[in-house]
Amino acid sequence: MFWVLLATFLPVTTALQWTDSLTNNTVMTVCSASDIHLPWNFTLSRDERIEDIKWVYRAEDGSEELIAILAAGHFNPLPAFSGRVQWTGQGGVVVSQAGVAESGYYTVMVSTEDVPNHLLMFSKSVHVLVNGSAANCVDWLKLDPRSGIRTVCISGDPITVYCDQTTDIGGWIVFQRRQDASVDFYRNWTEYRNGFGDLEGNFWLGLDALHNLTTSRRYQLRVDLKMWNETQGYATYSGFYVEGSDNNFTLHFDNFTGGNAGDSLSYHRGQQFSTKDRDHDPSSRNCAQVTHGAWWYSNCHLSNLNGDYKTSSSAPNLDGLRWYTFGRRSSYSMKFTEMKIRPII
Ligand SMILES: [Ca+2]
Repeated sequence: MFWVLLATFLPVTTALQWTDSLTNNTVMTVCSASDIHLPWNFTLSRDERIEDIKWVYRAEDGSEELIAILAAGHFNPLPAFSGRVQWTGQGGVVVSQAGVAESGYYTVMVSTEDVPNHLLMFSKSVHVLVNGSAANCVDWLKLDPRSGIRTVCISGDPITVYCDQTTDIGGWIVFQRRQDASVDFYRNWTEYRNGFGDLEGNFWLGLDALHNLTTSRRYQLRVDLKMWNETQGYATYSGFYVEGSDNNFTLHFDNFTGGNAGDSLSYHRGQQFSTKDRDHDPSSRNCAQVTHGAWWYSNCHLSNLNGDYKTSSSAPNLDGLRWYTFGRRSSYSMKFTEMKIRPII
């Protein structure tokens, strides 16, 4: 840990400034066999020059090894990562084909000289988690039982999701949440395809991600609802998946499998997804525009959970967060909604 001591004893000057977005608190998750991109960048002060740059890897068990060094302008990857470390300029490196055992802390240490024989040392670390097996929130439940934001890997591609690890023993990937009016859900096709919002708050994960997840294996769907008097309800469906963009994310599931909120989705089974700018519903109207939402509309809906968030239960134009079989009346708008999926074991 000599570099820490050095940095402690040297005076702080207007010297190297980091310009990348990584911080010592950054936790980066990558899928195994993909690349770890560490784009460390900096600017130097006018009189400063680089003495050398070292890159160090510290495993989760605390063991450390030097993985590369830049000295006299030459980049030298060391045998530890068998030639898989490439320099991308300044402090940046890419570790290709990351293995599960390469989770740990990656540190860059830049040594500079401003006046002769006066060395300054700057370092930054990132915690990298190489995900080899978690393809859903049931896999994550075995690794970390807490709810929160996680990355799952589908065919080597990471998808950042929110795992609900408490509802009905957990294991749920949440793909929609409404809890207040702070995020506008009256959005266009591209936004519903890519997703929007904040995974800790109100969000829609995205139809492409939902398609990739639900066609990677068999999933069940759960819809959680809360009324304004705090009454909670839910509905579950087996064999849930959505088709790809070529078929406008057509909704499929096998059956309604229970829940006190009742079945307000079977009416929509087999329908394509529609947004205000892409009317795929069989109605002569544009249901997304008429009811201010985005859904697998038929003519038009018994459920409309992407409608307008109301500040009370009342939505006489059917443009609220409607789930007809739980709302007691057609115009009832929910206080809270979540839609989530879990693999069928
Ligand atoms: Ca229509």
